[in-house]
Amino acid sequence: MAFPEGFLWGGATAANQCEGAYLADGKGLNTADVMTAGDVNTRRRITDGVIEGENYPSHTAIDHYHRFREDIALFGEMGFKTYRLSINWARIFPNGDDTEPNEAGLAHYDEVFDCCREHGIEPLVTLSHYETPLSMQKFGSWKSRKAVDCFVRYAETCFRRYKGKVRYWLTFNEINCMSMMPWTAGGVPNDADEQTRMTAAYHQFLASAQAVQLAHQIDPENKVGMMYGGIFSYPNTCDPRDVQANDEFMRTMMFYPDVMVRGYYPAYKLREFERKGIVLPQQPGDAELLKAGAVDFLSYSYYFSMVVGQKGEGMDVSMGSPETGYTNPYIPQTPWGWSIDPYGLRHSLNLFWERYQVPLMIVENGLGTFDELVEGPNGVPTVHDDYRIDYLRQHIKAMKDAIEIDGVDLMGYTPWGCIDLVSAGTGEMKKRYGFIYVDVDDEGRGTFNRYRKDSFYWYKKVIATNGEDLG
Ligand code: BGP
Repeated sequence: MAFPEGFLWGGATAANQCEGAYLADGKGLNTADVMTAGDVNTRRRITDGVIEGENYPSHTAIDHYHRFREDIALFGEMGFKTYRLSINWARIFPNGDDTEPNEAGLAHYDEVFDCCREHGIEPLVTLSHYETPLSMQKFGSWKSRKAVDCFVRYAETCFRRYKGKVRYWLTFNEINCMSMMPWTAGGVPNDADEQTRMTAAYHQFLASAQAVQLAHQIDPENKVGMMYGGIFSYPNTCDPRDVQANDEFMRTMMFYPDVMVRGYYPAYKLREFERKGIVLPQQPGDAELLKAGAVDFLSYSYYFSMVVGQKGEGMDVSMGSPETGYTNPYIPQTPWGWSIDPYGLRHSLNLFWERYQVPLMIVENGLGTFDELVEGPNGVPTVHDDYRIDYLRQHIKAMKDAIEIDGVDLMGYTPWGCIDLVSAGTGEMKKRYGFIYVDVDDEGRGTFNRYRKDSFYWYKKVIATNGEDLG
């Protein structure tokens, strides 16, 4: 059997993309709550506060906040071993820097985690998934070291409150997004210069390291991972100039896991900072902290692979898909321009395993595309999503090869948007990933009813056979 006993099959969501109820029970605004809807041709805008008449998808999303029992029951029906979800920071500390947490927010997640356990599901919790309390703008959010204290207080509150209920934690979702989409990654303006981004990333590293230490102190059972946003690229050709350009590009991303897994900045990054005159706001004790706060495992998202070469255009993700000036002619793309490359998943697993030798977990993967709701057996609506099954089958096969043939240590797999939710990149609902269809459109209209897609039954079988039957 390729997949080890106890392999964590499941699915993943993020609070700002599924909960809705954006002001319920004392929640404060967060950075996602001021992002308008866009589409594949229209960038999401960040407004100055909430403006009436604008469409903010996070405000209602799929109303998971009120329907989590139904949703988690469906996950249980599929046989999930784990459910990756995020705590909405602004539900716990509405302003980020409050001295006391919001009890109603804490109580909500008690119910969510209890519900998971009732269904035999182990929660895997992201502390900050693409949202930061908006009120932290008053001190510059992650540009300021104050954000470290705010996050650490929040993390400690969660570790203490949910001790015994949650054992698997991730600190920041796709932390390397600070280099590409700093607003999304941490409430830093998207036009911030590199010094500012690197300062903010440094603060997040410190915050994560403190959180790792606290998690271990509070409950030695806790395992804390980092979460890397799956950017992996091939050189455009074997021309050494293309290879060098690709190496340089990958280093702009790989230093994030380098710091979080090894506990120190790699030499290539320090040299680059020197050349560019970038100075990290280091204080005595920071280096020791980073070292002592190295993560227990490395998790990441994997959707696509990219191509980079000597044109050196860098990467633009502002339209919700990565643009490097190159495309890979050997592989297909989704309607949103995301390449489909199952081998790239095996390649990335080997890259990380060889580099770090820590357990790995794929915490996002999947096909975001259009679905058509049709009448199914007994008149119950369904979606015939064989294209999604095909995508997932190929990617699970790639993980299987990485385990069986290459000997990679893989802990689990939580495909993205296990229930349809709002797209982070475009703010659309019609870019769907789920095993469960949610009847809501891009304007937030619909019945909010949930329907099982064909992939629901397929994934249930995959889990039941521990990945043996992918047919
Ligand atoms: C990752 C994010 C998720 C998720 C996913 C799919 O980068 O961590 O939050 O949304 O990408 O992207 P999108 O929603 O743009 O299709």
